[in-house]
Amino acid sequence: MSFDLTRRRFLIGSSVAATGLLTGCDAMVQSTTVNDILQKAESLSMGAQRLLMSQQTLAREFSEADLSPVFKANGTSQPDSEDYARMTENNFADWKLVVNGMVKTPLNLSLADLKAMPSRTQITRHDCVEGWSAIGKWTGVPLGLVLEKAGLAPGARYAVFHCADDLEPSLDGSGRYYESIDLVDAWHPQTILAYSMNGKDLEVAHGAPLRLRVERQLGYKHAKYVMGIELVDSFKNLAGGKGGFWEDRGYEWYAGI
Ligand SMILES: Nc1nc2c(c(=O)[nH]1)N[C@H]1C(S)=C(S)[C@@H](COP(=O)(O)O)O[C@H]1N2
Ligand SMILES: [Mo]
Repeated sequence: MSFDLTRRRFLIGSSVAATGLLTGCDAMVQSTTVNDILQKAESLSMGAQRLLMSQQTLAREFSEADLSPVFKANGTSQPDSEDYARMTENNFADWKLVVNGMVKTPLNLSLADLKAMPSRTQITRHDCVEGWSAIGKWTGVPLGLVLEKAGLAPGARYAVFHCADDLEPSLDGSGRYYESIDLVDAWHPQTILAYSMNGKDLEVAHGAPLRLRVERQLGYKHAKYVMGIELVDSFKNLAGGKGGFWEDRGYEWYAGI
């Protein structure tokens, strides 16, 4: 099920209507009132989000005994750039996660910075549209904590993940892998920036040094080789404008399982 922000606004609007606040108004007054209330709701969006968040369902979690003996690597398994090669050579000591766009404070976080933040470990099933699944154990920092550190600017609606790999090499950069999720999924408790898989540092094949886990969606949403997180209000200035590498090639943006 999709909880995009449009729906969230609708939910806020309809719950206000259900309290009877809007009864008896003529259409004009009513729409002004609704706009007014929605505007106020927007400024309360963090609180509203948390409220909804507490109602969000968790993806199923498994036990150590369920771990898949083999976890396939899919898509890029080795980014083909000199910059990336240099970073792997010294174990990503110079790598920095950039958080920018519609934020109050842009961030530059090292792997050590991320590992010093509270972490979450989860054993979940990864489902790829190509028809395979695997159960893995992931540890990382909840994305919401990183976004709280940066602080969202008013109007921010999506977190975009910019990756190190060109899955479809192109001169204009449009073949670079990227993905995006809305803020409801961004604050979902199982949405983490994972630096560890099955108890070890994340391997290159699985997205080192950092990959997204967004457990209620299909595999292609789980961006590997995350270099930057950009907060935006729309996808129009990104590559094909559909919010992700595979979305630009026809896949659904909301890939709920
Ligand atoms: N940067 C990047 N992220 C990516 C991909 C990719 O090619 N590049 N492939 C996606 C797809 S389709 C899947 S199924 C998963 C695969 O993750 P895995 O290699 O750890 O199995 O990563 C997703 N994230
Ligand atoms: Mo996939």
